[in-house]
Amino acid sequence: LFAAVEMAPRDPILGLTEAFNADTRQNKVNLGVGVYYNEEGRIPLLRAVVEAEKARLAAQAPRGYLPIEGIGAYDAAVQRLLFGSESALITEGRVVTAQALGGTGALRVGGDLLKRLLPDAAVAISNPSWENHRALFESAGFPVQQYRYYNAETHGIDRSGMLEDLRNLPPRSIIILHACCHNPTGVDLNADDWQQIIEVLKEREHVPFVDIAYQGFGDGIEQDALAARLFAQSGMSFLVSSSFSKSFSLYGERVGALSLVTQSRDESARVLSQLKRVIRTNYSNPPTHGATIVASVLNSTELRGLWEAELGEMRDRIRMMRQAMVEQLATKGARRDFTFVALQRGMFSYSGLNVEQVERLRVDHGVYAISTGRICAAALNSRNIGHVTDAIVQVLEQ
Ligand code: PLP
Ligand code: TYF
Repeated sequence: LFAAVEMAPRDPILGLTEAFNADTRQNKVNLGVGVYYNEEGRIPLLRAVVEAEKARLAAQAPRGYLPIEGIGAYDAAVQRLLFGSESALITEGRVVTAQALGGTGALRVGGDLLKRLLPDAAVAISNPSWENHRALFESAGFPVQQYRYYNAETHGIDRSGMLEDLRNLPPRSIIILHACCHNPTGVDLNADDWQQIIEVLKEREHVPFVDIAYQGFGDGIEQDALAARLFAQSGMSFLVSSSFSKSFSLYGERVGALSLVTQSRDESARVLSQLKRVIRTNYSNPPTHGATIVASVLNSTELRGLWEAELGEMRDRIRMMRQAMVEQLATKGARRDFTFVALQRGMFSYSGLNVEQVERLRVDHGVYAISTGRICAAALNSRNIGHVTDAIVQVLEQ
């Protein structure tokens, strides 16, 4: 049975962490994986989470099976976070939400549902995109194409290329869009871009699938929901995958959600029944802990305030690190202008370093980045940033 099984390639991002862990150098820095580390270089446990966990432990709640679509209070809180507490979509019963195993689980369940609804559709992801987008939708049985997105020369968006590619895709294609804090580039669309994209998507009857994994890391919780809100106004049917891995620093608890926006309450009921079928045959029903914690925080005025403050601290610290990186690289005489790094949003930065330079960073300096030049600015702190900027200056001189 297993004799002829070949080695599968490693996940390029998670594989890098394995190599980092095996590195014995004291001053090594992992700028590879997209995880937020605090100033002490540790993954924080948020105070809001600790408080909610204490209350949960004290309640000694039984651990029965959850409904297939997860915790109702959690699903409702996710909808308010995406569409606003006053959203007409919600009161009209046009949003169906199911708790999912992280943002990844939401994308996969969404992909499986879409395969039943649109078996012959193509999926389009941004060029570049999170590696797993392609893999997930190919696994769900779709051909995956790319639409132009990033312009390496301007460190900005290829606006006309993007719109042209979206226009040229076969009608009713599934378009994966990063709501904010684009992974891997850190370059986001503005309100005007979104409106133009929505026009093209409507015209071509494409199906938007909005991936929001970094809500609160860009400009703020409400501001980062802009894309979801604009799609809500558009009158289209669409999907949203939410992840709370980063915004609650609950990576290992696998807390996410899939939301589907329909045209009516009646449509919602039918769509939910099909979504439940997909979930049932995947993992039956979701786990209790993470979503209970997130729901308690979002549904308590006090804990929500605490969470917003802590998320704000993470956002501000990343901005400070971006700024410090730009300043240090300039002061140290880097042979390149890095001011664009401070303009990017969220955890990631497309540094513009090439494969060889990334290799030199790792081999000569113990600084780990993705071969595409992506670095995680959220892994910088005041102790390691000097070493990182020294290393970048040096590899640029080789
Ligand atoms: N979508 C994007 C764009 C991501 O960067 C990530 C990162 O992990 C995810 C989805 C998946 O999140 P999760 O860890 O919650 O599965
Ligand atoms: O892009 C990242 O680094 C994060 C973490 O298969 C991640 O999104 C990376 C790869 C992967 C799952 C999560």
